[in-house]
Amino acid sequence: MARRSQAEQEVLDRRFMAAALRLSRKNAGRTSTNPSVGTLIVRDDGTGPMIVGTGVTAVGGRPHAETEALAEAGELARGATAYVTLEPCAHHGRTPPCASALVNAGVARVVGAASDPDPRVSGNGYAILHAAGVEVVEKVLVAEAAEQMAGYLIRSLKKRPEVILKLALSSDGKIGMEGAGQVSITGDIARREVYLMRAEADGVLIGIGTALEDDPALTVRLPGLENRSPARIVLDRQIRLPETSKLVAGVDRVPLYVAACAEGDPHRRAALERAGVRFIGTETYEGDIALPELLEDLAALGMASVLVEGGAKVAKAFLTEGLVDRIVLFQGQEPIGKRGIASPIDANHIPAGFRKLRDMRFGEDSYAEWIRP
Ligand code: AOF
Ligand code: ZN
Repeated sequence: MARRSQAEQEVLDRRFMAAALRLSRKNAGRTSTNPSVGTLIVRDDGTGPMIVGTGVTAVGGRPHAETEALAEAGELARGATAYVTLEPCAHHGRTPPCASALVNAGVARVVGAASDPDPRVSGNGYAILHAAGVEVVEKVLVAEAAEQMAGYLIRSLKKRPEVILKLALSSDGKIGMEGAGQVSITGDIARREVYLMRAEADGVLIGIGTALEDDPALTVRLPGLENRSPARIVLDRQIRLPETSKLVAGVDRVPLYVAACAEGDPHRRAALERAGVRFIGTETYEGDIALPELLEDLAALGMASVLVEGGAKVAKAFLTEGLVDRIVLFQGQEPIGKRGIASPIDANHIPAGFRKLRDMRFGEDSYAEWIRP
């Protein structure tokens, strides 16, 4: 292998880890309850580094990324470096642990990003590698990996999904207009970005106010990604959702959960259940749905990330309870005016503890994203 200074090697390691992280996004949202992990097998025979194997956690969560990358590399894995976005697993599932598979394939060096909080792994994966004499470098681009795998990490550690609050604001900071139905705030390009966000989430959640006002379908409408719509969840204390809504109409293709309180009308509930709607029994406090318990239930259903799409009251409730992990704001060019519904937050009033991750533009619209460590 070519001799490199430590600084050169670190630059190279970061570059390949960045590539492994990009690769891992391929199956994001389709591996639940497993995270979508990326693996690159890279060898250097003196002429420069060469990728000889690539793998992403398969749709459904198995096989793991390492299995696929090692299969592609074959004998070329011997003496190579493996870049893994998550600590390789140490437990026996349907296949032997990935850490052992890396050892058996003769991998000489493993570069990892995030550690795996799964109690069956949690340090054991790296320990297997160390014990076999494999060189291990941990925490390369760990912040980027944690951001990308936030859903998996939060669900593992907090037993609830990652909550992503998404709001679309007009130029004067409004998110809609009372009684006006769905108001167009952002353009087509931003709308497509929202579809992509839905495709990568396990659930998309709204309040009954928005469901009645907008009659949204909350699906992914992008060519090739039509079957990537996540489960829809409506907070509907009193069970007011009509059977004629677009949400109910799509129930055969995409699950719809209604979170209602015990005192909701049993006849309405029975009618919706007949239509295929699933109910999540929720606790209440002071008449409102208890959000922490609801999130626990969603995590138990396997959801690692939930996109909260409105309206103002729901957004405020999640923010007030400190249950938001990520904030995404789109802002359009046109004002809505005095009759508009004010957004609970705007780019200049982000709650303490969040740090800005990125600023972008989608067509005419601006976009900004913040996360909480
Ligand atoms: C890896 N590579 O690509 C992924 C890992 O049910 P199982 O057997 O698939 O195990 C699930 C656990 O595997 C999950 O909680 C996490 O610890 C790990 N995910 N590990 O080595 C991968 N996706
Ligand atoms: Zn594994």
